[in-house]
Amino acid sequence: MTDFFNGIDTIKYEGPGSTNPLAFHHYNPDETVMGKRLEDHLRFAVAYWHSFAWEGGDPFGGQTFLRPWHPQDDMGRAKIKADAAFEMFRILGQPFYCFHDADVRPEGADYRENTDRLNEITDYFAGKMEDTGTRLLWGTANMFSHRRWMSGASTNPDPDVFAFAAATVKSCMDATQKLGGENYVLWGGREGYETLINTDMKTELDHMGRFLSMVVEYKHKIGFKGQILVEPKPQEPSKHQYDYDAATCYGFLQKYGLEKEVKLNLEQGHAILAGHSFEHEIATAAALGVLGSIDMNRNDYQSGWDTDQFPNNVPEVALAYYHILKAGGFTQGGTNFDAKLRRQSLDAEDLIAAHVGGMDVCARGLKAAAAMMEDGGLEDELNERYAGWQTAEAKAMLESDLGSITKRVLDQDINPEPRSGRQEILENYINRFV
Ligand code: XUL
Ligand code: CO
Repeated sequence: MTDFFNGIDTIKYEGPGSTNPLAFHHYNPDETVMGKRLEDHLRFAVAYWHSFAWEGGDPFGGQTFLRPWHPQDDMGRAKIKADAAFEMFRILGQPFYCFHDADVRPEGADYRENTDRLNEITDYFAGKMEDTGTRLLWGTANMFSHRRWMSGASTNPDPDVFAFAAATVKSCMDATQKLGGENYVLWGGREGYETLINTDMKTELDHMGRFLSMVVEYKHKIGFKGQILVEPKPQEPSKHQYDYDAATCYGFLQKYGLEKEVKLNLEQGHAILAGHSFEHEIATAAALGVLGSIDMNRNDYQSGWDTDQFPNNVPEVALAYYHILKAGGFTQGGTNFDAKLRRQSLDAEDLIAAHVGGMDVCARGLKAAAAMMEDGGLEDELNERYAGWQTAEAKAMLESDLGSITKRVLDQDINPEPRSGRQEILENYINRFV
């Protein structure tokens, strides 16, 4: 037990009229939306790294948070951290959490000690998961913080680093499977480069492709039922990240024959850094058949770096969930809050309030998206806009060739007249729901 959250009660749904800052105003887990409980639509997860491992540092200053589990270099304190984490999961009642190996155990002297510590702490988690009912959405390996990863993990010029990375992912997949994880995530970390002057890009890409194939082979070998997910991000920490965005990742998966085995974990902030909207990334992944899960957060639109703020923009979140619902909703994926407090938000109460607010914003967004789906206005407009393609003549054209099409244009004197795209009318329509 821990007294870190002392006095903070379990968060309850009190409805939009409540003024209690530590209550849900929009997230009622049992509310039925499109025939499914809200909790089962959203599948919220807390990210261990931001909420419990990050100490409040930024490029100009170190730790601002003082937690009972600091310094994070001791297994005893790793358990105090776990006690606090699972106490927060009980208070919030969200169904899932996610972690990296380095979030949950102190760094050991070598691979063997890292793995022993990971196994010990994840055994400790297993008991706590049983007590609280919290499940694991995904596990992952941190292959970017320690100095050994400075030039990449699977893309490192040093084969010993590739070996250490392979062994590390194996131990993290084993731990994820032991805890019943529903997905395993690989974010590129430092799989990218600073300058081409010292980088053999083709070799690095081939190594990354082979590494991911080994992950898939190992998944099948151990009978892991979760999805393998890759998380796109265009920049930071490397100047050029290989997993730039959803489309780039898909091209990479296809080149290495992995597009049927691996899906994507898309993050709002990463979409913004790539010059896209979040719904663009979701719709791209859905169109390519690789939509897996999301990291929900909010990127500052001016900063140019990854600010990982909690979401607070309902119209934006609504469009993201609209495309998720359109793609059939989450199966094994979910909504992971890859979001952190601002470094001045020191209190345990800040941590709870951040998640309560984020869950409420997502609930409002999802309910707005579901209302738009049920109303069908956007879908009707799409059907109308593309209606010409329903004719036999238009369909036949796709089986035809340039010469035959040209003949038809001449014979029938085809001379198209442009039609309005009705964007403002549709924006006004969306405004009725958000
Ligand atoms: C980094 C990021 C990671 C991944 C997991 O920007 O999003 O936290 O989600 O490694
Ligand atoms: Co992320």
